[in-house]
Amino acid sequence: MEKRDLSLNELIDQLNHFAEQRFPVQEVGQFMRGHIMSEQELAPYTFFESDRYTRNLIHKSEAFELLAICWQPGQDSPVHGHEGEKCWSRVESGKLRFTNYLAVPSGEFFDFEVLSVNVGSPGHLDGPSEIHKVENTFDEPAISLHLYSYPFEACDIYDVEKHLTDRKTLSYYSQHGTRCQ
Ligand code: 2CO
Ligand code: FE2
Repeated sequence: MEKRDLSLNELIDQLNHFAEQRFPVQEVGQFMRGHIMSEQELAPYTFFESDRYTRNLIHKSEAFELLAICWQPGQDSPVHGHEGEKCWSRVESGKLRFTNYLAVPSGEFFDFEVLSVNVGSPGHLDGPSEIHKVENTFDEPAISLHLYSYPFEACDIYDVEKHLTDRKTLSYYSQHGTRCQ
């Protein structure tokens, strides 16, 4: 598929349009696969840290949230849920590994079945995902663009081996290009 460059304003306009239709999965997937962000557009939201992946807010409304996430080699997310919202992740640079899970009730706990494991290069779109883990298992930094069909500030995290659930509060490393204090 020929991918065309899209400015951030054009992207947000289109996402506002999808928000009115509550993010139809097929159309959003097709759209997200059909364009790329230039390095220049992403530059204000690109911050790397040595000890954690960084969450950089690009746009937030009542309907959705758009983030750039920067991953150094070896950085990863815990296995986590998305509060029932729709979540798409697209690789912008580098490579990332996406593992999607299904939580299967088992007594008072859950078992976690691996639904899919995908390695994504620039342009790869994962989602909509519910329970997943994202990892930079590679030797170069990676950046991904994340679309959450409702903003969310906390999520469940899972220890799949020990069947434990915990709650994690999420914070931004930067908002609209400015580093948070
Ligand atoms: N959901 C995680 C976060 O916002 C990143 S994994 O991809 O959705 O921190
Ligand atoms: Fe996630």
